[in-house]
Amino acid sequence: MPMKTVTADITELRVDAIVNAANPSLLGGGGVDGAIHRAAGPALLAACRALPESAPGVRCPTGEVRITPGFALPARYVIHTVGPVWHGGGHDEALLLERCYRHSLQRLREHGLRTIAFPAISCGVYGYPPAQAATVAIAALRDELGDDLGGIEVTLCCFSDAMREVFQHALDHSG
Ligand code: AR6
Repeated sequence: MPMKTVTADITELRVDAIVNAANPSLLGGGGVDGAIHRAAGPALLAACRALPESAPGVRCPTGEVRITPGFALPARYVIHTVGPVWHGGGHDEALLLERCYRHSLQRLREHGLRTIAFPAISCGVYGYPPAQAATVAIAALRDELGDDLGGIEVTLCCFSDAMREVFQHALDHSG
């Protein structure tokens, strides 16, 4: 099984890439985004600021990804993605969340990397119901991994045991 859940601080994981649940500016924020910027150091903010804007204040539209080095993190790279804000489920939230997971794995492969850790994208400030987010996340990852022979290992990094139980339950009841 190339997927597992853990309860951990994602900034402490020694993997090829950690995923950041960012906002479109990529200039930092609260939650996991704030923790990643604090742990990576100011070079991460400078690298994000250097990424081109596709619209004023937008360096990464919802559902897309951008990659930077990890700087002072144990992880080699940070894949920044922007999850959807939950507006009740009728505003393409599931489709956009699915894209975050798929595009992150695609970017991992493009860079020849193998190990990746995801936080519970959109499950904090952005208000996505965790059980629904977990189902979307795992279906997207399973489908994108397919019969992966590249040895990709996915860690679903939850910040509480309660969140981990939600993701583990979804993992146990998928596929
Ligand atoms: N390690 C792992 N998970 C964490 C950590 C950590 N160090 N810290 C928090 N979490 P959130 P979102 C969990 O709000 O909902 C930011 O301000 C947290 O408990 O970080 O996608 C951005 O700039 C929750 O389960 O991300 C955006 O503006 C999960 O990470 C906005 O928040 C995601 O919570 C993005 O909101």
